[in-house]
Amino acid sequence: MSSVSISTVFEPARAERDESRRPPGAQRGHHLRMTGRSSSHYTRVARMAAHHLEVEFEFAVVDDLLALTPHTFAGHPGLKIPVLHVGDVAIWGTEAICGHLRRLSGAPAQVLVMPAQIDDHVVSNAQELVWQAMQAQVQWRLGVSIGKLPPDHAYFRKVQASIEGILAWLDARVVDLLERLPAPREASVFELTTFALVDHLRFCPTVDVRRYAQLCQFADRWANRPEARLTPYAFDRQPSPLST
Ligand SMILES: N[C@@H](CCC(=O)N[C@@H](CS)C(=O)NCC(=O)O)C(=O)O
Repeated sequence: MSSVSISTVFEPARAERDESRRPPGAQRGHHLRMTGRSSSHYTRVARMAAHHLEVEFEFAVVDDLLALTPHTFAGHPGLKIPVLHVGDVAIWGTEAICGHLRRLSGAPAQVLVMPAQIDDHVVSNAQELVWQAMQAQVQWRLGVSIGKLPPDHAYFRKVQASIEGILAWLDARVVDLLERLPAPREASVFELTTFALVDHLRFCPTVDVRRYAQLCQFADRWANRPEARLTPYAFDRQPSPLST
């Protein structure tokens, strides 16, 4: 039995297409399917990237995050989302998916700056911390919210301390970090992931993100962008305790 619902919400490219951004025919002939959940911050990064890059895709929802078969996760052997299918080819990992989408879109590098383009160790450190906090949020959600393990266990106290430490570090530097990113640019994976992390902490409050004023201001600004407005966090179908 498949737990991937091909409810196939078709997510068209943004209406205000700027044809100068990509060569005519980019993406032509490729059928794209993104498998994930609307409540998943990694999935949101990939969906925002696709919308920003004006790449059309079909969105397939995974129903059971605790399933133990790759089949449930669109063939991902590590049982993770998101997965991007380009025809029969599967791409795993949010960063790789963003890079693949950018190549498919034909957009130049400054439309979506990838971590590999960053030549600044402070920004690279910041990106590493954002990925780490996103994974810590998954650990907490799977362990405490879903697995009902005790939040005061030493393991989860460390997970929480790690998220708080990262948020404090980022909060003290986010203004500087944005200036250090390559310019001009339209967007970057660093900004997409930082926004998705902060907004996810509002949606599923593992820690009180309101304590981090600079990060909240950054997230408030990003929340107005079309790719953010098109991908709000939500629990797909019936609210499920299995959502992260
Ligand atoms: N390194 C992966 C991590 C993806 C990830 O952890 N996704 C979460 C959903 S937000 C997930 O699949 N959780 C289920 C699990 O960890 O078992 C990526 O970059 O895509």
